[in-house]
Amino acid sequence: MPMERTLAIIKPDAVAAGNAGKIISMIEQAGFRILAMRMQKLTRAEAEGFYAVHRGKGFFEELVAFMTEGPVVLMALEREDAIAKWREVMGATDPKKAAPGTVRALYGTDIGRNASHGSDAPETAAFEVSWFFRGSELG
Ligand code: FUP
Repeated sequence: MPMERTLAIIKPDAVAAGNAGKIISMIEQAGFRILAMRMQKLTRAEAEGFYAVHRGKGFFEELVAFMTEGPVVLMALEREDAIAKWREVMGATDPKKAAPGTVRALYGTDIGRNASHGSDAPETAAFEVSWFFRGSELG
């Protein structure tokens, strides 16, 4: 398996509930190297651009409102098979369908407020990491 990078976001619900540390711990336990990490409140433009692929969908406005309601933790992660592995640690998009013990099962509420984000393919991972981090920040 080649080394791979992915973007992880601890979403505003999980940060506000005080679960960021536990999620970062799960990431470290799962063998990821945290290349870069930053906590910030996303601007509307940052959230809209990040989720541009979902523009026009029924849930887009709600998604942008949620992602800008409070600070998030942004992380660039690296390990073998990082994209699939982080999605496995997160669990299914809908916390009600997420496997027990996953981030979304433990800390998510519903499909909109689901505690975390992870890139879904190499192309989106490259876009998403570069949306939030400069190359010089990635070591
Ligand atoms: P994921 O790749 O698991 O983050 O899921 P998607 O890219 O399909 O969706 C991105 C985000 O849009 C989800 F995390 C939550 C939100 N969403 C909804 O609110 N309703 C939906 O029906 C689908 C997605």
